Amino acid sequence: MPIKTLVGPNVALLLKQAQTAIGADAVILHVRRLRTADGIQFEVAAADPTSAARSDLTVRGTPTRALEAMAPAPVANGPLVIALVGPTGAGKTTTLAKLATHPRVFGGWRVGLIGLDTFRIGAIEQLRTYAAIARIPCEIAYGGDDLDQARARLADRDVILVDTPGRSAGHRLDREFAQQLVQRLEPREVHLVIPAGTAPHLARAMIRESRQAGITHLLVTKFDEAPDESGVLDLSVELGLPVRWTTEGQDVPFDLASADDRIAASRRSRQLGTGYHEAVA
Ligand SMILES: Nc1nc2c(ncn2[C@@H]2O[C@H](COP(=O)(O)OP(=O)(O)O)[C@@H](O)[C@H]2O)c(=O)[nH]1
Ligand SMILES: [Mg+2]
Repeated sequence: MPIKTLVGPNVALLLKQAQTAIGADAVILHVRRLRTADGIQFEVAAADPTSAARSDLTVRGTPTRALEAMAPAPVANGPLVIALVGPTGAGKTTTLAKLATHPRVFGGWRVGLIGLDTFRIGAIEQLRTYAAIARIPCEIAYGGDDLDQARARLADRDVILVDTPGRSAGHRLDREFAQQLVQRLEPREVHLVIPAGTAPHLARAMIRESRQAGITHLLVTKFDEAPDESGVLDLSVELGLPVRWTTEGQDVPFDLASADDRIAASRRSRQLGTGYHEAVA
């Protein structure tokens, strides 16, 4: 069956319709937000598993060549834990959903999600919706005990992606609490998520502050809004923080690119110096 595309205001309803049309094992290829004359609508594209595998990512022309190469190596004992931290609105939850569902990132891995953003209204729903779409388990933790239980329930996963609250300056205690929860999960990687258009002095301050939270990578988002900005990538080289992934739009999961793809695009649009590759893990 070819790909079925449904449009409407209610994602949950669209998913049900997709399952009715295709069957219970319908694979969701993308969920996209559309601005229409009737307001915000959603587009869900779905296919049966065979067509979905064949359609691959040709639905969109997004360069994905290097994404697989940018997936981390699996760990031998226990799930690989990757947390995304960073300012509110940077794109953490959206990027997490892209990573969880993009077939070229963790395709074939058993993925689980843990949400620690219990502070912001709607944050849990946002994460749960993405998890429901992708049919992957999602745990929400409010404190240390919850977290241990959540971690235990996801023990059979190959990778656990951890969503965290923003770092609003006025809520230092909340932030520290969330940092402690992240550390309790002993993440292999902690990616600081920063929009590409962030002024370099602000990005530098965020990085300095987040070093205490044990960040291992930068993840640069929203390149569609600042296609010519390379300031945050420059910082990654200067400060020795590798970049594995970048994002370039709101569409889950397709607006995700490997750092290599982004750097190649930046080099084409502006004659950039060398050095990013050393920072790219
Ligand atoms: N233009 C653009 N918007 C994005 C991108 N990634 C996320 N967003 C949007 O940024 C807003 C905040 O994203 P969200 O994931 O909730 O941020 P969080 O607070 O860090 O979890 C949402 O409207 C997203 O759709 C991107 O790469 N480009
Ligand atoms: Mg969020």
